Amino acid sequence: MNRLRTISVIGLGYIGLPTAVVLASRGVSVVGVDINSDVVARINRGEVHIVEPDLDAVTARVVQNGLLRATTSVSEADAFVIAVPTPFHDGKADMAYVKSAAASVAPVLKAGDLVVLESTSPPGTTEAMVVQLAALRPDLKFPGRQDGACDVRVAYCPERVLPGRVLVELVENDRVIGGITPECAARAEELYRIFCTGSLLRTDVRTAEMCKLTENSFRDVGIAFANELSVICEKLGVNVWELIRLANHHPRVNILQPGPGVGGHCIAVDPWFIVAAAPEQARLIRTAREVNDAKPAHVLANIKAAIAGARAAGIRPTVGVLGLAFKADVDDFRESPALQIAEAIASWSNCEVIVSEPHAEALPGRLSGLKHVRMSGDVHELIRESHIVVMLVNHRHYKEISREDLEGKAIIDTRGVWS
Ligand code: SAJ
Repeated sequence: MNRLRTISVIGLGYIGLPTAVVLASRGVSVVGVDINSDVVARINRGEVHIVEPDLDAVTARVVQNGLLRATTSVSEADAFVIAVPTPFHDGKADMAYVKSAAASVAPVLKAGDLVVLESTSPPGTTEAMVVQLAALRPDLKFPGRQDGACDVRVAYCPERVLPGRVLVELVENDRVIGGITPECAARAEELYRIFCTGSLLRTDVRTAEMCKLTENSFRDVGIAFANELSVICEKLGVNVWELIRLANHHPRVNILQPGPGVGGHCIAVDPWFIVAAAPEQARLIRTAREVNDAKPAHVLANIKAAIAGARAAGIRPTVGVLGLAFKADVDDFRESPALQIAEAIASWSNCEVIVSEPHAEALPGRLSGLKHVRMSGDVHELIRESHIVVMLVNHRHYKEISREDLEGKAIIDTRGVWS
């Protein structure tokens, strides 16, 4: 029988809210905790503050039937799932939110409880959290003691869901569950069994922490290979898209796709956690980050050359920019190379800029309010009026643009849509 009758989810963001909602949809009583009172009020009205397919409908339902309630303060529960941000700046992971979440849980802990950390974290974080909790609650026994006694179980279980498919992947993906002790992993498995249909894979905490970082670093290294290849091919006059398509016919080759750079809050960030933890050893991982981070500058150099070409022909060109999001068909602009490129073009005074982004109502970031930059909701008008067309994000929306529409234009296609 499952002992987890009430589960508290600390942090109601991109991961915490869907997790709370899915748990509640399985009949568990869930209390969601967030420091942002606007977010809490919204959820209690049955509304959501993030865009994710179906999340709004399921949230409305579980709030209405009383299974999910949001609050700003932590109260007693049988299990606590911590899903707070771990930003990375100045070469270091900022663990302040994890520490303050643990501090807020400590006073309400009781024997038999389970604490699971889900936030992307450097190796050693969960063990440090146990030390913090033990110092705050000397009356309770925490795992890892020599005598094996334990009142509160602690585990690390990273999320691996893809934005845009969160509700599906939360349920269907396999999960890695790292316990401070094997008993801790077994208790955490009970929690994930409530809603996961994928395999639940038990391991120790450090391996689980590294696993999340490794998955995203692996993808980053793969994309860096494709991005480097695209720059090499440009120099050699080879069509990189054709090359990759052909090479991928080899049964053991699977090259990813080049792009304008790597964005989002995961792949562009997580490898740095490994570099920070082992700077001398993480040479390939660091270089991959540098290769991907250098790609927007390479794209900008190509745009600059196209503008110079137009100006040499006596034209003050209009540059049409397609897409600002960090990848196709999402409304997320975090660490977006497309936004970075658009902002750079907009800061030049030698061209006019028209921007299209189907997932934004107004120009985001530093683009808003600039004199020679405007937004267009009509991609055909954008193409018609542009001398130079820059494809940055292969949104579904742009499939309607044909090769013929682009006749006579200079094209900078960073996604290989028309190549
Ligand atoms: N990209 C390319 N070429 C490719 C694939 C991606 O340039 O062939 C770019 C995208 O345009 C985007 C960036 O990489 O800018 C990242 O996109 P993504 O779709 O690869 O990944 P995310 O950031 O949306 O989600 C990743 C996923 N991790 C892996 O696939 C290993 C997801 O499963 C994780 O849960 C998520 O990070 C996370 O939260 O860590």
